Amino acid sequence: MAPATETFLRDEKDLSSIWDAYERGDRRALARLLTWAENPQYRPMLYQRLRSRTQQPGSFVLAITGSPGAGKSTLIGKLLPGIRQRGHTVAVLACDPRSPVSGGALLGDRIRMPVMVEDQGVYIRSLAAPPGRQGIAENLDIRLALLERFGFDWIIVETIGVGQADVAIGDLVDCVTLLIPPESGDEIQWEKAGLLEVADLVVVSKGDLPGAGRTAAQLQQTLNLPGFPAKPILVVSAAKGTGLSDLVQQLETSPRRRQQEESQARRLLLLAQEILAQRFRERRELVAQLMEMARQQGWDDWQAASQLARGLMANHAADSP
Ligand SMILES: Nc1nc2c(ncn2[C@@H]2O[C@H](COP(=O)(O)OP(=O)(O)OP(=O)(O)O)[C@@H](O)[C@H]2O)c(=O)[nH]1
Ligand SMILES: [Mg+2]
Repeated sequence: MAPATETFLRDEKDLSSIWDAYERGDRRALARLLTWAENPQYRPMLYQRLRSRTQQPGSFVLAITGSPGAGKSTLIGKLLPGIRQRGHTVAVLACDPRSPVSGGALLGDRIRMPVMVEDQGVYIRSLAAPPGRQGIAENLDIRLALLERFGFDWIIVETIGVGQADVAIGDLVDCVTLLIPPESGDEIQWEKAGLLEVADLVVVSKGDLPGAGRTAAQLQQTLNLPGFPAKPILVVSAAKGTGLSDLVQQLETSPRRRQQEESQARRLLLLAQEILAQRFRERRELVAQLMEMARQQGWDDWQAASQLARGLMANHAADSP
């Protein structure tokens, strides 16, 4: 990751020269833009320059999600050669959950995805997920857009499958693949149910371990319940290399979520929520005024929240071009 001093732009001219380098395919410029995307002040400028994103040929954006240690990084590392053999370039974003379970994924991911450092068709970047947004790294949307415009054919996001935020990832990508390692328990845990719903494809990872077949059968049963749309279940072993080409093939033919209008609208809703949350953090005095007004007027919580939303949006509108 770039040193902290690099996260500050001097001025618009600075951005212009980096942007030109990025447009020429300079990876260092790409890295700097990905870092700048962390700063809410720069995001409107970046979005502005990315305006023509929909006219691009477009990447296939894949989320690989699953609980800590499910085997995500290992699997991605094993998928990369197959994707490259098919002639595609690929970028990987690993959202580091700083998991105490795995001891922090940054170093681990480097080790498990050591592939082809010299290969210009592969780009790997680890991102810190800020506290509060559990698995999904904030600003993922803009980062995906930057990678897409850079021209990668595939973009893979590794993200730990927890919480609401990760369910929202479905609106930012084309396909969500959920990894479930063989379980010793009798039932698929309930916390996974939400992710099962959002997943387009379910992979029983570590297929070489005992119990993989049983877990696949249980999943089959769960996914056959009314209310769950049918979805493919694959058993894959990254360690043994089995099931990998089936998986790539399945992914290549998977329907692209981002092409659906509904998904595009929900993606914008995520951005709108981010704008509101950012205003909330930045305009404490406005929030305090609205809280005071709510007390004086005796508003119920719904009314107070509506006024808060209205106030923050009006404040946003007043500042926007
Ligand atoms: N037996 C077996 N072990 C595997 C396989 N794939 C991964 N593992 C092991 O499972 C552990 C976790 O693998 P990772 O790839 O780091 O899992 P992860 O989901 O990326 O973990 P986090 O990023 O920490 O959430 C490691 O010890 C791997 O060696 C597999 O196919 N078979
Ligand atoms: Mg990992």
